[in-house]
Amino acid sequence: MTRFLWLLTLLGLTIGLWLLIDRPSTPQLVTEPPELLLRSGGQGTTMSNNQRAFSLSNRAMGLPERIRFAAGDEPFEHVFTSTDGLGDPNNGNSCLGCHINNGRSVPADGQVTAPGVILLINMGLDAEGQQIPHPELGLQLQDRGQQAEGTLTVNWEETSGTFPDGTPYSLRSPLVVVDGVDLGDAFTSLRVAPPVFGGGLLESIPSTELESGADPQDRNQDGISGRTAQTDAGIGRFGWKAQRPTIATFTQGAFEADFNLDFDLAAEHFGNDFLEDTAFYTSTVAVPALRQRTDPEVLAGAAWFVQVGCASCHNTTPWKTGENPVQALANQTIVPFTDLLLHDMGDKLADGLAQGNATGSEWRTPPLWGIGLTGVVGHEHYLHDGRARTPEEAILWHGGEAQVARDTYMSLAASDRALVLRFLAAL
Ligand code: HEC
Ligand code: HEC
Ligand SMILES: [Ca+2]
Ligand SMILES: [Ca+2]
Repeated sequence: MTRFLWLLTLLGLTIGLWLLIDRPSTPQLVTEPPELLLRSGGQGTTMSNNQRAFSLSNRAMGLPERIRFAAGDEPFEHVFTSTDGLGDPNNGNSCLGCHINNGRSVPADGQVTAPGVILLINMGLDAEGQQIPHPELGLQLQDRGQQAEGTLTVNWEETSGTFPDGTPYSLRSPLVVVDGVDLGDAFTSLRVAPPVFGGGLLESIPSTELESGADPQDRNQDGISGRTAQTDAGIGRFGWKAQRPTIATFTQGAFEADFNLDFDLAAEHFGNDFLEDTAFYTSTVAVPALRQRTDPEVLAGAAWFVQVGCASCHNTTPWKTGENPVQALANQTIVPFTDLLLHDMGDKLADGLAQGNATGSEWRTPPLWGIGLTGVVGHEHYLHDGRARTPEEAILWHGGEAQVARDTYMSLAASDRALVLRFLAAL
């Protein structure tokens, strides 16, 4: 009997020990932090960390360039009316009205009243890979003005889940309703405005550098198969699907599509160079510097960021910009935390709308520089349609090529997940 009790005790101890050792194992940090440059936006980086952090001129520019910057800032901030060229229908009457403090736009909740989101539309691609416009609506729903093409309503659906350690989370995804027009078989994509700074630097990364980072066939077999976006005028870098090659073409496109602008009327008001000046402005807004980059928690978070696989797309290695007529943009060492490549992000983020060679489930890796100031500058809404209310929600939406990184992040101990978020907050 005693022997039996002894055996029982031994068994109990063994099981106890086994349970102790074999608790669901969380990954351990084994990676060194990457070097974190203070001036991630090159010499012209700004130390501003307040509401104006995305609104200052590249600090390395001289006086003539700052004057031109100020000239371009004017149309960017101006509230257009029909007298200075605003068309009808449109999506808004001011660049700044969507790009709040040069940051993001507020996604709609319910019926759209304030400008902020844009609904892109197409009927698929033709044989040459060009988008086929909707017969009545073109490539974008202009939902504002007397002649609005339709009304846009965005409802949000909540879903919940738990981390492997049992921590609950909740995510929301948009349900878009367009009234007053028949969309037929059209593909649609809801987009919020991304921040407007640092663009001229991204534009100055040599195309060959971007090509050499691409791995469309995933030859190194790390599960990441980023590819360059192709446009008629070179590699695409801007927009959520990298659908445009330059900030200037995006700026022109915004005047055309968002304002439906009469360029002659606008030129009468602002002078003939207003388009070039605005493009100069949108290209030369300074990038904010990193904060607390020597804080041990930030460094540990950066190391986790690399170890988890985030840096496979959101590169932590510096780029060197090439030539640029604006000296402050040329030959700069920058860390935008993006490869500027298209990645398949899985079904949940897919919009089904192809643009250029980007498929309905591909998105450009967005730069993460300045992301920690998002709330300081305006409001927190992340991802292409603003569905994520926190950076962590953005991570949880990652799928496709980023599924492994997302799952690994989720398997971290809660305190280590907090370090990753701490790092993002310092960018
Ligand atoms: C109605 C809201 C709205 C208005 C008004 C607006 N934008 Fe945008 N902007 C957006 C959205 C949405 C995107 C992303 C579009 C996409 O990816 O398809 C964007 C993207 C951009 C980008 C590309 C940024 C990047 O890094 O990818 C630039 C530059 C830009 N806008 C400049 C302007 C300028 C200049 C004006 C004024 C002429 C303007 N925008 C007016 C909503 C707006
Ligand atoms: C396979 C490439 C890839 C990997 C790996 C990856 N991301 Fe992303 N990330 C993207 C793309 C593409 C988007 C934009 C998706 C969208 O808007 O639908 C994005 C968006 C984000 C955003 C929101 C950015 C914004 O401007 O709204 C954050 C924050 C982010 N990623 C952080 C991370 C973190 C942290 C990790 C590691 C856990 C990670 N990402 C791993 C490609 C990647
Ligand atoms: Ca239209
Ligand atoms: Ca690869």
